[in-house]
Amino acid sequence: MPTINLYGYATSPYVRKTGCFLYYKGVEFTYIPVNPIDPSATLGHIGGTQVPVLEIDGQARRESSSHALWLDELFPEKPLRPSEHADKIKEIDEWISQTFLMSIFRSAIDGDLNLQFRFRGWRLAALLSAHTPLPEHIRHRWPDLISMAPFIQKMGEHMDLTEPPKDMQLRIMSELKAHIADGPYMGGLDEPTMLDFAVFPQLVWGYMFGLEERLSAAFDPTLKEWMKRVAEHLPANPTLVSDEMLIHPLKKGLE
Ligand SMILES: N[C@@H](CCC(=O)N[C@@H](CS)C(=O)NCC(=O)O)C(=O)O
Repeated sequence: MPTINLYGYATSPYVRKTGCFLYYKGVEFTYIPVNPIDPSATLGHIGGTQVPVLEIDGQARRESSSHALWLDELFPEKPLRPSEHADKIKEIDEWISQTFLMSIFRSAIDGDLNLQFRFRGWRLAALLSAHTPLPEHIRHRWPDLISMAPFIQKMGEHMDLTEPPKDMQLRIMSELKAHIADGPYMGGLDEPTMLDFAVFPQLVWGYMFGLEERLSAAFDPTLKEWMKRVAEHLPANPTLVSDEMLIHPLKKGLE
C-alpha cells in the first residue's frame, strides 16, 4: 500500500474535497495539518504554500480536481471520474471550481467585517487551532487576516461582485439543485463521483463544527435526500476537522 499524506487546513474547502476523495476510495492516509502562519514547517520539503497537497510515495501534487484523476489512476476501483462520463463531469466540475467553491469566500472578499463575519472568523481560528495552535493575537485578528488574504481577494476577480450576496447564494443553490435534479447523484449519475465529494463536505461542515445552528441545506428536500445518499459513502466525520471540535453529529442534521 502506498504511503499517502494529505497536507492542508481543515477550514479549506479544497482540502475537504480531496479528503472526501480519499475517504470514498477507502485508502489509508495521514492528514498533516499545515500551520497557516508557518506553512513551510510542514510544506518546506515540497515548496509553495497552496493547499491541498497530496503526496503519494514521495510525489507531491497540487490542485484538488487533479487529485481525483490521480487517485483513479492508482486506485481504479470506485472511480471518481468514470471515463464514460468524463465530459459531463468536466463541465460540472468547472462550475463547482469557478462558481460554487469560490462563492464560499464571498463575504471575505466583500470585507464587510460585521459581527456575524467576526464570529465566523474566530470560530475558524479555533477550529484551526485544534490542530495547529495559533497564538492568541493571531486568533483575535483572524477575521481581518482572512479578508486581506491575497488568494481570497484574487477570487473576487472571477466573480460578479455587483450581484448582491443573497441573490448570488440563491442562484448558486438553485444551480446546484439543477445539477442534482432527480439524482441519485450529481449529473444524474448512478454512483457518486468527484462532483458529489467536492460539494457535500462544504454543505455539512458548518453545521457539524459550530458555524451554523441548523443544517440549512437540509431544509431543501432535494438537497437533503442527496446529502443522505452521499453520506452513506463517507465516515461519520468526513471533514478533516478534529472530532473534539464537533458540535452536531451529521446524522442528527439529516434526520
Ligand atoms: N485550485 C486550487 C485552489 C486551492 C486554494 O485556493 N487553496 C487555498 C486554501 S483555501 C490556499 O492554499 N491558499 C494559500 C496560498 O495559496 O498560499 C485547488 O483546487 O486545489
